[in-house]
Amino acid sequence: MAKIELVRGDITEQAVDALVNAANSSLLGGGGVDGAIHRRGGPEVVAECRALRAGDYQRGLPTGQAVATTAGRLAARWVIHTAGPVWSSTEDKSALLADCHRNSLRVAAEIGAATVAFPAISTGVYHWPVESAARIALDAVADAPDSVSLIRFVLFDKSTYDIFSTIAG
Ligand code: AR6
Repeated sequence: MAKIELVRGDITEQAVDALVNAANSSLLGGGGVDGAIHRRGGPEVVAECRALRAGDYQRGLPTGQAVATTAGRLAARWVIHTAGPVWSSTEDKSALLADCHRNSLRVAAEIGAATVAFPAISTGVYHWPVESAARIALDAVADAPDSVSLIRFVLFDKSTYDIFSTIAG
């Protein structure tokens, strides 16, 4: 069973096998975690993302799915890009947010990443309420593939860290 850790910090500084990127369907970068990963990972990351767009992902990465690239100049070996759902108060997209976590861990197992860091997917630009996102994320990673030994949530700000800690118990 994977160990679940919560830390406060910057995901780009984590020395784990794979970092999960809170990306978007374009795979071509953006702000928040995505911007930081592309900035610090360097041009190798976006080059592989462009290759994915030219190949199997010509219509982009569907929400809830995940795909791996190199981590370029980051300490991690891989970046697993996942496209979170945009929060909606009228439509329940919880299953898609859970899919992001499950599919990221499935990809981690496929590529041989045993240690994986997640940000609080969808809680920034995509406005998902943190308490709900924390419940969904922690629940979704509870049945990780056996080959994944460590799952570290890297929470950027104190309030997000505190809410994840409360939900984790
Ligand atoms: N390390 C860890 N967490 C971070 C970092 C960091 N370096 N930077 C921000 N956060 P967001 P989303 C936190 O907006 O809501 C992008 O433009 C942030 O405080 O990165 O899934 C993409 O291209 C928040 O708690 O991701 C997409 O278009 C959490 O990470 C869109 O934003 C997620 O915030 C995705 O939006």
